[in-house]
Amino acid sequence: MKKILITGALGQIGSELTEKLRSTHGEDNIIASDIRRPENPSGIFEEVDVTREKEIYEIAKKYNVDTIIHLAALLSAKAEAFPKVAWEINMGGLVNALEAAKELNLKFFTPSSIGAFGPSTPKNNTPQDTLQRPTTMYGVNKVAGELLCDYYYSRFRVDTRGVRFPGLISYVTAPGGGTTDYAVEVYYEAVRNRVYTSYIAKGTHMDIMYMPDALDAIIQLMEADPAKLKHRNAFNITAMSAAPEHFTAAIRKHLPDFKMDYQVDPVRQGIAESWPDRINTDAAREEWGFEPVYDMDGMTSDMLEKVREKLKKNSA
Ligand code: NAD
Ligand code: AKB
Repeated sequence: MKKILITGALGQIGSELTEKLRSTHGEDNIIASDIRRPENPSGIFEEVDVTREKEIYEIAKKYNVDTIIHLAALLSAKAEAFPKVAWEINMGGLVNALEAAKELNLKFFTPSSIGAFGPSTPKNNTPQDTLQRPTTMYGVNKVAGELLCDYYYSRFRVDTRGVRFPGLISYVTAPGGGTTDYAVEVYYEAVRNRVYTSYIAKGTHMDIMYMPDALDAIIQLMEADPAKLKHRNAFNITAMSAAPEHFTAAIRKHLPDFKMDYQVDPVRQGIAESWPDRINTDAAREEWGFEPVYDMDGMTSDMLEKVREKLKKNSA
């Protein structure tokens, strides 16, 4: 992985991954792209709409990249609001990205999600290989995407790799319309107002992970010895399983007067309830050494500090 094209590079993951890879691989070796243009692009940026058949291919060819990291997508809550658009972006974009990788013989990474599981999947210690009958458009896209990546590997030998991310917590770029977004919003509201109204009900567990661990996981998997990979495209990974009250307890260690109240959104609550409580990560640990660093307390200390600095800077 020397020269990399990233799609959806302005999103929650892409904005941080682009900067991290630029610092390790060099500014000119990371080509950031998105459907919208940033206000002040730093480094190489190209406007690419992944649903347009040849755009990814043309930019990948122009810069002679050896890897595509495909992040452009619509997340679970937005996909539920706009299911047909979600199909076009999540599936149409993916097949265009895979075709570019096939034609140009590129390595390929794209994330799946805990959303690829459904209500009939075992909820606790969810195995790597298990029943996947999701009930959301996002989930349908993610299962189909996992299979499509497997197909491009087995049929065309495209070196496809991927993980099932849990909800990611970060402070650089706001999440783009997922079910787990509450777990980011809570830190901003804790710092601003000492109170957060959660749209997810108390007691609802979902897997989560702090962004630095997610970025390390992408790089580690892309650099893993292919001979050791029994799976390829949908490794279960997570750092912890958490419900809203776990954030309250962790935040109160720093802000004792913080309060969480609840106004449950039936759509996002329904999505959350259809997902596992806690997935099993043995395959990722065994096949490429996945090992997250941050737990709830470590993540919460860092998030509160970084959110405080960010809000101070924005108001200066
Ligand atoms: P995001 O919503 O923050 O960013 C997605 C980006 O894609 C946005 O910048 C958007 O402008 C861009 N985009 C949308 N339509 C496009 C199009 N037609 N062409 C080009 N770009 C387009 O998403 P994210 O959180 O960074 O997620 C990236 C990937 O990781 C997605 O596949 C998502 O399903 C997966 N994932 C994310 C999480 C998470 O918690 N963030 C968890 C599991 C899986
Ligand atoms: C979402 O909530 O949609 C994402 C995800 C877990 O895929 N954060």
